[in-house]
Amino acid sequence: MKILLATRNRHKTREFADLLGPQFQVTDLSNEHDLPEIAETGSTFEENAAIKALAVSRVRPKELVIADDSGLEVDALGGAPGICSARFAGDRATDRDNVEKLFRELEKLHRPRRSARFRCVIVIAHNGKILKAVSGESRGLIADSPRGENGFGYDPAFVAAGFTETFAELPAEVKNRISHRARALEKLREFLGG
Ligand code: ITT
Repeated sequence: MKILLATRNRHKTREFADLLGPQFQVTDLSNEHDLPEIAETGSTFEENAAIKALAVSRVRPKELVIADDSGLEVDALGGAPGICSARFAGDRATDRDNVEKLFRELEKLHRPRRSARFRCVIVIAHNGKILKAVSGESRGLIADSPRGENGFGYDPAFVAAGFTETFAELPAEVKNRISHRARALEKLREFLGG
């Protein structure tokens, strides 16, 4: 089965390809140069995932389109960076910039609570219509300092409940068993028939 991922984040594409397995042929927007930039104007992960899925499905109506909107919610920061995770340190922020800003913000607080969660909402669309929306989360703590080289985004900052390693220290197979994305996709499995 073919899936078009409404993302330009190649790390997400890698994880979807691994999670879905070889019976799915996964492509993303990295070679779609004629598609306009999609403005993520929603105020929730759900809204932004729907915006991305519908924008791509309208111009590729025959394809099965999947969009992922995700991010990290840190309790001591009132749920930030949340839906602003990709742009936390500014519009052109790198993953490293965002992680550094996260630790700077926590350092400003006196003994901050370190509880946090990754959230992921996945929306699947076809012919300009939403077929299903699912969500998943992974709870844990923000590490004392960034650790590890694997993964992407805030992975060096996040230690899942029951682990001592950050997501960036775990092998991809382990992250893919317990991640917010894996849990959301698990709920989509029946629909995808895989
Ligand atoms: P697309 O919108 O093109 O899919 P994006 O990277 O902008 O790509 P989002 O708007 O959903 O995606 O922002 C998600 C951000 O949250 C992402 O940039 C990461 O920094 C972070 N994030 C999401 N999932 C993550 C994960 O599994 N590990 C680490 N960070 C993650």
